[in-house]
Amino acid sequence: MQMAPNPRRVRIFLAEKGLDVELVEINLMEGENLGEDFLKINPRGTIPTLELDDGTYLDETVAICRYLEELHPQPNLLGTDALSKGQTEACQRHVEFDGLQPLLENFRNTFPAFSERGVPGLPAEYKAIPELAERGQRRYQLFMKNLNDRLADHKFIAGDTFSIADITALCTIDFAKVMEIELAEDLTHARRWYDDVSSRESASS
Ligand SMILES: N[C@@H](CCC(=O)N[C@@H](CS)C(=O)NCC(=O)O)C(=O)O
Repeated sequence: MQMAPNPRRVRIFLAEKGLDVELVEINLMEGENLGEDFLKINPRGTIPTLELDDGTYLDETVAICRYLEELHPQPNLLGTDALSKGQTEACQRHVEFDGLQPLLENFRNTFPAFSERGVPGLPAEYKAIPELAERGQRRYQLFMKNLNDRLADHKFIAGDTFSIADITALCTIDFAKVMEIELAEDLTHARRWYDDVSSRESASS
């Protein structure tokens, strides 16, 4: 399993929908995403990027998921009616902005290979800022506490059904593990939820 969280979010989304899409691996460590060939595909130099049959490219994880959901609404992962769509989007944003981003801020500003690549994609000339790493870590801990509280009375993050918010959170927590940040023992509701979503077949994507 490749752990870069954003491409994995799309792979899990695809697996949940039962969609078979050709996957092309881009080596971020070697800067393949910043090379001429990939920049022709996505000038921002970020993954995931989806290529359609007519040669159109679509980037941004959530945009790709939204496109897929429009074409393949079942099983539904973005909400079914006005309210559940709004709630799912809000939860997804909370996880992304309060959890994944701070965690990645921590990662980008501590991982030695990215000491000159503090921001994903282009331009690739931002030096790491240690204070951002420290702030990211503190924000991530707060996010996990809030997530645990929410899961005390919600089966899944956005409500009764599995959604994109759960996918983002699973990829976040698994990436934290790669960074040797373990799910704290006392976050029992988050643990119950994590064990549940991790046992889904899609989680191995
Ligand atoms: N907001 C973008 C973020 C994409 C992103 O940052 N992807 C990372 C991989 S998880 C990347 O492309 N990194 C490129 C790099 O490290 O230069 C999305 O959700 O697609």
